[in-house]
Amino acid sequence: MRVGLGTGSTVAHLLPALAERGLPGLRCVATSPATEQAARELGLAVETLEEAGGELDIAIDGADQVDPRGWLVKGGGGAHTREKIVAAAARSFVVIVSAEKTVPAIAPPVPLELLAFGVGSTLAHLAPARLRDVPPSPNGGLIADYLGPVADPAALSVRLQATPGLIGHGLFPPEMVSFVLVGLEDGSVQRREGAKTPAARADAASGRSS
Ligand code: DER
Repeated sequence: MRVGLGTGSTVAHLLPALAERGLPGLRCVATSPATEQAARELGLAVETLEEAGGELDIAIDGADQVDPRGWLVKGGGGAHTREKIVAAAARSFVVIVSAEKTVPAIAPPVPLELLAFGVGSTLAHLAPARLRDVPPSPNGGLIADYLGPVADPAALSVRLQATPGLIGHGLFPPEMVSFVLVGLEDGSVQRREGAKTPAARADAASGRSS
């Protein structure tokens, strides 16, 4: 299988669990240099998305927020641009969170990645938004956060995506998510279904809406 590996503290638990299984033929695509290094140190085979043929069987990642409809916020660690590309390339995208990541409604901050060129102008269009005091991403982009209201994640997503200078944002729609596994405090796991089903993927590929 070709497996996309997310980034963050949740994925840091996933990697040794995956490596311990010693699965033959496992090919991994990492969403950050940190994940790539950790995966290689555990003996997992890591290749680029191109080397994997541009398509993955599954991708697994954490999230910062999950709302009841299945919208996610990701990018607390600034890796959301690559994470979204990998999630979109995967037939199945699985999200693992602990219970405190489940929220009644998505709230700011929403992570952003911005082109350095003209960043002041881009931030003014995205206001209220502010740069994070962190190094540029491995893509060369600047990490920032949108701090305004998020009443309608779909509408905000369209607005952010349409802003010149924006490389990527951390809102992930339910259509990108196959299911979310929520680790509860009593040790049990709740499964929440997403909207990325094989039928929905086939419809999206053929231009039909389901
Ligand atoms: O920064 C990111 O995009 C991470 O994947 C984030 O969404 C989850 O990180 P965590 O597992 O450290 O909470």
